[in-house]
Amino acid sequence: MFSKVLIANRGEIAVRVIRACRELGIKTVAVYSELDREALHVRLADEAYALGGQTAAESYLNTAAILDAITRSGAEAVHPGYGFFSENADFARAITEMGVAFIGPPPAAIEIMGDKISARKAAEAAGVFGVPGTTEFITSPDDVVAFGAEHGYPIAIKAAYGGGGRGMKVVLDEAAIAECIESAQREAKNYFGRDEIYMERYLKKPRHVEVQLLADQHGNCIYLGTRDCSAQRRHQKLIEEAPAADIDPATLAAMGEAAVKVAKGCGYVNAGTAEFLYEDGGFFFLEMNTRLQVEHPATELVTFIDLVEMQLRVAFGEVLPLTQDQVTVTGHAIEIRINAEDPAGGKFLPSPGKITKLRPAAGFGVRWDGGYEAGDEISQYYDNLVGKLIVWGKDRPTAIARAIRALEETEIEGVATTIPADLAILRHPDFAAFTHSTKWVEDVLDLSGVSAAAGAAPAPTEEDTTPKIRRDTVVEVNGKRFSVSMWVPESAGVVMAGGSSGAPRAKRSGGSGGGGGAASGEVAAPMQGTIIKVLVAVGDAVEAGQAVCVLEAMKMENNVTADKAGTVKEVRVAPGDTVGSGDIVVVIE
Ligand code: MV4
Repeated sequence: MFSKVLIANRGEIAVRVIRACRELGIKTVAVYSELDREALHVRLADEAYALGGQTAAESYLNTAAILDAITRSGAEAVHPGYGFFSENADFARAITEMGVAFIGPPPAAIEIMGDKISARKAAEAAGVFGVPGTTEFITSPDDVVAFGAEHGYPIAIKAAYGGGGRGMKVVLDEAAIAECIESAQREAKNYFGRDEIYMERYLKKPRHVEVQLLADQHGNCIYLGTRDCSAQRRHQKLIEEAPAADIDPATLAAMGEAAVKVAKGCGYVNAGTAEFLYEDGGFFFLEMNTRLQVEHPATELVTFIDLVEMQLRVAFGEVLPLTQDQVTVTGHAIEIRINAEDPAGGKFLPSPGKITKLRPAAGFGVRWDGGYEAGDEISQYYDNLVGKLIVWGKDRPTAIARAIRALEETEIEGVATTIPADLAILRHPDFAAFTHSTKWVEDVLDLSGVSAAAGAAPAPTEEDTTPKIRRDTVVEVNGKRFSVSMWVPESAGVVMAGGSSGAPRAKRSGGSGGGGGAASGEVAAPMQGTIIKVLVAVGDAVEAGQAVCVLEAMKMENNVTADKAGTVKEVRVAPGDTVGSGDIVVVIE
C-alpha cells in the first residue's frame, strides 16, 4: 500500500480521506490556502503545506503550488476529493508523469465522460441508451417535427456541449418548435460558446437514480447498488438515499449491469457513478461522474464497504477484494447535506461566518462527516458544505425517522444552515410516500414558512478572542506547517494564526434583506466556475440577496447574489467567462 498520500482538497472530503488513510497506516499530507491554515483537515493531517492565496483559483486550483507540495512531501499518490482537480484530465496526466499515482480514473476516461454527447455515444457503443432521442445535431425544424410524429410530445432540446440542465428547452407541441430551437441555440451559444443542439423525449416526472461503480486495474468492475438523489433544488442535491426505493430488484440489477457496461466500455478504473433518469419502470443513461461523490457514504452504510479504502487499494494496483455476488445491500441510508445557507423563503442565501457552536448528532445508525468544528470559519470563497449527516435504518421509514431525530439533535450556531429545509423535506408526506421527483422541491415543497432563526444565532459581537493558555501552536516554515508546543500567558495577546483581523463580520439577519455592514457591493464569485447567465444590467435596481448571475461549477448551477440593495454600477462578466473564486462579477452602488 502507499505509505504517503497527499489530499488535494479541503473541508469534509479531505477529512474523510485522511481518516481512511490513517486507518490503513498511510501518512497524510494536507495542503491549505491562507484562510485554511488552521482548518480541520490541516489539523488532522500528518503534514501540511501552504499553497498561498485565498480564493480557490489561487490555492486549491493552483497547479504549480500543488505539484510543488507533492514533490516536497514525497507523497506517492494524490487523492483529489470531489470538485477542484478531481475531473481534470490534465492534472491527472501531470502527476502521473511525475511518477505519482492519481487516485481516480485514467485521464482518457475522464475525457470521454467530459461532455454529454461523447458520454452518450460511449454508452450507446456499450449498448446502454439515453432517453430516446438523437445523437445527431438538429439541423432543421423538420428534424423535430419528424421526431415528434414518431415519439410524441413533449420533446427536450438540449445543448450538446452544455452541462446539467442549462439551456434545456421543453417543446410542448409542433407549433412551438421553431421558437424553442431558436432560444435553445441562442442560450447554448451564450452559455457554452457553441450552438449545437440535440433532442430527446422529455420525461415529465423523472427520478434521478445513480449507480455506484468500482473498478480495478485488472478488468474487474462491480456496482455497489443505487442511490436516489431526486430531492434537489436548481441541480443542487439536498438529500440522497441508498438504495433507490420503489424500484423492483430486476430493474435495479439491470441498471447496475448497464452502468458496469458503460464503465468497462471506457476503460474505467477506480470509483465512479453512472447517472440515470428513471420513469415508469424505464431507465435512461444521463452521464457519468468520474470522481468520488459527495453522497458516497449513503452507499457505504448499506454495503459496509469503505469506498475510499477501495479507491486507495485499486489505485495501488490491488485486485478488487470482492465480486459482484458478494455485494449486498442491507437496510436504507439517507444522507442530508448541511450547508451554511439560509433557506428562508426557499432562497438558500449563503451564510458564511464563524461557527460558534457545532454539536453533531450521535446515537445508533448516525454518522457525521464534517469539515469543521466549533470555532472554525466558513469562508465565502469555498463550497459552504458544513457537513453531512448520514443515517442508516433497517428500512426507509426507520431511516427517515432517524434522520429527523438526528437533525433535531444537531446544533449549529453562528451561521444559518439548510437544516430547516432538510427537515421540511423529510417530514413531508410526499417524501414518505415517495411520490417526489426531481422537480418536487422547486414545484411542490413550500419553504415560505421556513426560518433559519433557530440555527442562526448571531455570533457574539464582543471580541472575545483573547488567547487563553495554549499548549500547541503552529508555525509555518518555508511553507511547511509545524506544530510547536509552547506556553502563552493569557495576557500576551498573541494573534491566532489564520484569525480574521478587524471587527467581527456582520451576520445576515434571518432573510430580512440587508447584508449588514460587511456588504461592499462588490459581488464576488463564491467559487471557480463558468458564468452561464448574467441576470442584471448596468442601471438595474437590485435587492440584497437577488441573483445577479448564474455560475456553473462542479456540474451545478449556483446563483451569485447581491450582497446589498442598490443600483448595478458595473457588470464585469459575460456568459461563457471563466471566473476564479473571489473574482468580482458585479459592482453595486
Ligand atoms: C431531462 C429531464 C427530462 N427529460 N431530460 C437536468 C440536469 C441534466 N443533467 C439532465 N436534466 C434533466 N434532463 C429529459 N429527456 C429532466 C432533467 C432534470 C433533472 C435531472 C436530474 C436531476 C434533477 C433534474 C431537475 C430538473 C430537470
